[in-house]
Amino acid sequence: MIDDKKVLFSGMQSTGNLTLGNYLGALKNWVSLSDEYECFYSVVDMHSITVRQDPAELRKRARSLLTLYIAAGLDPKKNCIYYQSHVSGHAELAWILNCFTYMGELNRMTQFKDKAAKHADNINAGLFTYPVLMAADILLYQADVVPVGKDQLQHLEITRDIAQRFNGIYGDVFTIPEPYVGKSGARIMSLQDPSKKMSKSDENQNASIYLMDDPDTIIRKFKRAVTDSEACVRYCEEQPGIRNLIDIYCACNDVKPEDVEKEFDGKGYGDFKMAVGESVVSVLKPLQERYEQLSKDKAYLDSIIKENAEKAQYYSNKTLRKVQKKIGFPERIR
Ligand code: ATP
Ligand code: LTN
Repeated sequence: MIDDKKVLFSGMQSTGNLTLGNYLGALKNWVSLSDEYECFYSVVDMHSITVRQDPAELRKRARSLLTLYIAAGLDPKKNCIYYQSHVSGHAELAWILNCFTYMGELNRMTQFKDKAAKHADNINAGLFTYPVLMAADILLYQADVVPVGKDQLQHLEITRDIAQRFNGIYGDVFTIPEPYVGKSGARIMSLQDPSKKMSKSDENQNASIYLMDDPDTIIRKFKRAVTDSEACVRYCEEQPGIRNLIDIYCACNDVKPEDVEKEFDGKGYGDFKMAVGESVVSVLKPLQERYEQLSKDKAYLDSIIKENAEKAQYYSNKTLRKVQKKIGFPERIR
């Protein structure tokens, strides 16, 4: 608890350009939760280097992601928006938690298996212990709730296991976090292969809608989206492509699949695809405008970055000192 409010933590990696999946599955929920909780939203640049990055590009993307958090509607005076690499406690706690995590547990992580297969030439130890750094992020702020897309639930489970194990040995040190998965948009699929999630690292540009795509590009990508041959707008397992488009439409317009089926009853795929595209354009337009505006204001962004890093450092140090004391590290002499 901070000032009688429960704590929320979440983060995104600064790899690639954000997609509609990132927005509907994560960012949009973050904004809706930000009044109720004391929130920490990190740009997890330390996680990003588990895959090789170009330094200039990484720096640019991290700043762009931080700007997007604000453009999406998170008020940086109320929410702590900061770079993970600016707060030393993440790496320090991650090391400690590494010593409370089993190889067998990490071996079961599906994200590790996927990424290892994708980057077979660079299966580094950081990629393997990625979930431990994520556990450190969350536990460092004693987070009660962690909004994520469904793909991250396994990482939340291991975080809870590590925290419970630690608490079992040393007493109630960590708050046990609960995942929060939004009702719609939890898993947006690729527009070119609806069996795969929409991902910012997809090589096929037509598979993902990027938050910065212009209206024509968005409409074109939806027109080309892979669907099936049933030719009716129905929400079912057998029509994964259409189901995904319905999910997107629902998340953009705050409606339910039944409503969409009714609205498009008797209409073809063409009309429906166009309507989905237009809904996405109208959701993204204001976000893009705010982003452009904010990007020009260097002094403002710099002041946010500095203030919030100090705030995050303050709260994370409280937990870190407690943990260090519990495990028996020598006291600091002041
Ligand atoms: P990468 O392709 O680099 O692995 P990603 O697009 O999967 O990236 P992450 O940085 O791993 O994105 O995820 C950021 C947040 O967005 C997480 O909370 C994740 O659950 C959510 N998210 C990512 N992709 C989707 C998706 N397709 N649908 C819903 N939520 C998603
Ligand atoms: N692993 C997450 C990003 C992430 C995160 C976190 C999410 C890193 N640390 C802490 C929530 C809480 C991902 O790939 N989306």
